[in-house]
Amino acid sequence: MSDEGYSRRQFLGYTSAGLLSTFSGLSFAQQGSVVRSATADFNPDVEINLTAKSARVPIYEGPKTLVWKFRAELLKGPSETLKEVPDSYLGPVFNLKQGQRIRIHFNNRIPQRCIVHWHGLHVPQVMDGHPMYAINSGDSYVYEFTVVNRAGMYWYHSHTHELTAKQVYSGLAGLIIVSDDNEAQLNLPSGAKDLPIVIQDRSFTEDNKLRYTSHMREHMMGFLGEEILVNGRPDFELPVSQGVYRLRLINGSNSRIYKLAWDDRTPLTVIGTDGGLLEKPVTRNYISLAPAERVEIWADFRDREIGSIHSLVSLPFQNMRMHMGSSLPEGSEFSVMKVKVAKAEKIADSRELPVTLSKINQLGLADVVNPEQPMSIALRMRRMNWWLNGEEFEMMEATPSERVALDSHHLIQFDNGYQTRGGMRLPHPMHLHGQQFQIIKREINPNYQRSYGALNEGFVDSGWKDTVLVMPGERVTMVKPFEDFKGLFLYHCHNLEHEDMGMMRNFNVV
Ligand SMILES: [Cu+2]
Repeated sequence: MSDEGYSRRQFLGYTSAGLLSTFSGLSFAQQGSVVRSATADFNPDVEINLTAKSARVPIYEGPKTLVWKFRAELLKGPSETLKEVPDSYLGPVFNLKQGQRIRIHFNNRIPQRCIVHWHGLHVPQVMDGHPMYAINSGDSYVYEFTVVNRAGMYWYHSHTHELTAKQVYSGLAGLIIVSDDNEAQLNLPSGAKDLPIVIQDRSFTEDNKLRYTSHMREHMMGFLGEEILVNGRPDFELPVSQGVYRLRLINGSNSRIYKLAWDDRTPLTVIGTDGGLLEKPVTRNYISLAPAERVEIWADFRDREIGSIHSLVSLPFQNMRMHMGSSLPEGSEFSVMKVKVAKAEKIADSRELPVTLSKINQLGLADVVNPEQPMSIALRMRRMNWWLNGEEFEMMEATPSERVALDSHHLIQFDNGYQTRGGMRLPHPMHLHGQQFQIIKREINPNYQRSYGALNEGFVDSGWKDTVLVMPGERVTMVKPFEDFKGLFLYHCHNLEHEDMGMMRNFNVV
């Protein structure tokens, strides 16, 4: 079946819920409907059975914590494809290679509608986990796509409209690590020296239950948890040897922004971001990491003493939202994790930081169809809600200005009070589905210089991105390609509470 034909049926299915199962081409399983089934002519290299279900995981001493968790089972493919995260609500890491054909049977076994988005991967509309495809509890949805992305760290998480924040908070997320031939030639730290670091904040009751918010105000601002977890664990300590590590950091929090630094202020060497390796390494005294953003660090412990402990901390910065209820307000100073240098290397690590990491085709005004007239998207609050160009989310809608031609590049500007005055201004991490983009300019309204100055030296904008933090008073300009696939592709705030309130729209690629 063609993608377009399928989306038409889905449209009907969405607008007349319950009728889906009567359409032809859909098959059924004992436990529920297979809303999208496998296609015969797609021959996968990797096939995974992925189930969202409840689980109990040990997080603190005492009772286990009830979570929702992705469980996965490898049906076909290299044995290293799936890697469990021990004692965590996080789903297993998917280790994929560029060019692989992937089939994933997603089974929804939580008592809510659910759908999975492959954050950062460039896939067709029907494979992207758009919330129009959310399936009922008990149902299944088969994804089939080819990995076209560069090597890098991506992630998967639920994307159910109005329920994303709660579902991700409850555990429905995991990492995707893509490798490619270019990366393989670089001799970067690998195996036990290539470590994902998922940073999230959570709150717990006295008896170890996850505590989420039902306060309107916290939805307006974004939820802030009171405990910092790494890879789903509190008080995370990483034992390392006197070698070089590749630490892949992701902010998997619903809304918290981190200002990451080493406690002794050793600068951080950044080798990659959302879309994988930069062209050349860059150093930062601190890194500002907004929800959904990733950054890869070359962490060199060769000169560190055995037994020494180094903290990765979040430095203080100006609180941009007045939070009630959280004992860990935005901009607090806290430890994220500790690194303990536990042993020497058997053979001294002689690895060298590559001068050139990858080739990036730098995009600019010459590449876009609208160099004189950027597509301007105003971020603002109105009537106690968040809006994009005065519009709220509509599942199947795109305005004429959100319509773009297939295989074009567009200049897009997110304006968060750079030109427009007044109204409450919060930081918004804007995520664009489909192909990744390049940031070409940031401009700040002088009235907001102070809060901006606390974070802006920690941005890493030189590579491919899928999420960009747009600060209060800021305007960010980017070049966004819309190649390969027609259809509806979301852009939204990745402050998940904002997203669920409707700070989300579609681009319609035609
Ligand atoms: Cu937002």
